[in-house]
Amino acid sequence: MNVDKTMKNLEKKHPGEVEYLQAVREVLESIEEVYNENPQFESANIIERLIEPDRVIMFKVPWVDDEDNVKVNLGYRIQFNNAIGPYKGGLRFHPIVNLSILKFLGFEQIFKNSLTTLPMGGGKGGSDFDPKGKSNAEVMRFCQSFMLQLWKYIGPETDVPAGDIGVGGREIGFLYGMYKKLKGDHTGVITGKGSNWGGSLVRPEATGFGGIYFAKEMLATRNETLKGKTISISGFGNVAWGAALKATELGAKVVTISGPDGYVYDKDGISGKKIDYMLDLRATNEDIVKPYSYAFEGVEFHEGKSPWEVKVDIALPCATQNELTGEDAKTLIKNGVIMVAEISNMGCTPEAVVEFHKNKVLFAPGKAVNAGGVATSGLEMTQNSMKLHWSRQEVDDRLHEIMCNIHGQCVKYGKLEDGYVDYVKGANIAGFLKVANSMIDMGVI
Ligand code: 2IT
Repeated sequence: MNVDKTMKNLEKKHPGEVEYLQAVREVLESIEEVYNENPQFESANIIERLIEPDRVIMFKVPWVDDEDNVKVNLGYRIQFNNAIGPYKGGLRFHPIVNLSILKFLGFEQIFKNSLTTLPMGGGKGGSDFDPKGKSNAEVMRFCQSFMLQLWKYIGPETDVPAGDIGVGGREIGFLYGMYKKLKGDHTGVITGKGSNWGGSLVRPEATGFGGIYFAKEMLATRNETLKGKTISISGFGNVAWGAALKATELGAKVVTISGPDGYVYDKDGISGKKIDYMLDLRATNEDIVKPYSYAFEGVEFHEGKSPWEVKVDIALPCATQNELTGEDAKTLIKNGVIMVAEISNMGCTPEAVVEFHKNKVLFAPGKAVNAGGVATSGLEMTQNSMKLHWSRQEVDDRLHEIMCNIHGQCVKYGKLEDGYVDYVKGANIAGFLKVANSMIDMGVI
């Protein structure tokens, strides 16, 4: 395999799909050496078969708003690869959602799901629908119309969607309700369900919790712990909330959260009732963090700025893709950051990752760090198949074990000669080998 040649061909087929091309290039660069050392991959043409999705389902979603206007959004499901299990991955509802973003997320999901050790393939979906400012009834009508199209293509052994940005417990409820009505089955076809109707305990906070378990393992490679460390977090949704809660529990101090309107700096740390307040912020559906600065004393709000300008020991991107740039990385490094872990998907630009590697900052990519979310979705599927509901402790213990295992895989495949762990390389190689070998086992299909 020649990365530049492969990328040139892919760019020709999919011009302008920037995020997708970025995600593919990163994986190809990481695996190039292993791939070329094992001729069975090239003779099965694994790369060309892996970088294109199995199929892309696209549909229109008409719905009626509260003023009786008929609206139309686009809906998508990318079924990327099901070599090791049913397609699995979230649905993102956000106005900037497009094919490129969902293909990048679906592609990343293949390797992430492979790392979890659970039998799940890669998929992703969503819509350019913006839940911000919509009434409950509007969100319900949209979700019902979305599922009216999607239900034919999904199933507990086929494709199992879940939440992502803009899709939380409320949306999952509306989507699942419609699926159940159309199909007549009460199966585990979606994860992130309410715990009264088949959902797993710990799923809402699992991405953030898992991210912190992973971060703890990274620090341990340098005989460090979270105790006493200052942390900047971006975002303020489920992921940021779970991360802030667990990091605080383990003795760290979280000093920022952010939204599209800017970031808040809380020098006293975001803990206790302030973490509960994050849930209230989310519940307003307004997508802003400024109100936090009125609610608590001594808090600064920095309009239109990103939290990466604050001097901290650890930075945890928890919002969206490419939100931490090369310049942000330089600022963090100048301020003495020791670790950056993406709890979001592809939170850092390639330029930022180069800076962290060059300066030997501990850095790990989303597909390893945030795998706790989908791993706990996998545990929800297990419970649904067994018709059981595990205790919080049981789920949390399994999540913890899975995150330690993923960390171990990254170290195994990513440790460089000088002892520095390249977690990007480690995660990509470990995730790739399992999927590629499974594809070879099953022949050309
Ligand atoms: O990016 C992700 O891994 C998710 N949004 C969670 C996917 C899932 O199926 O739980």
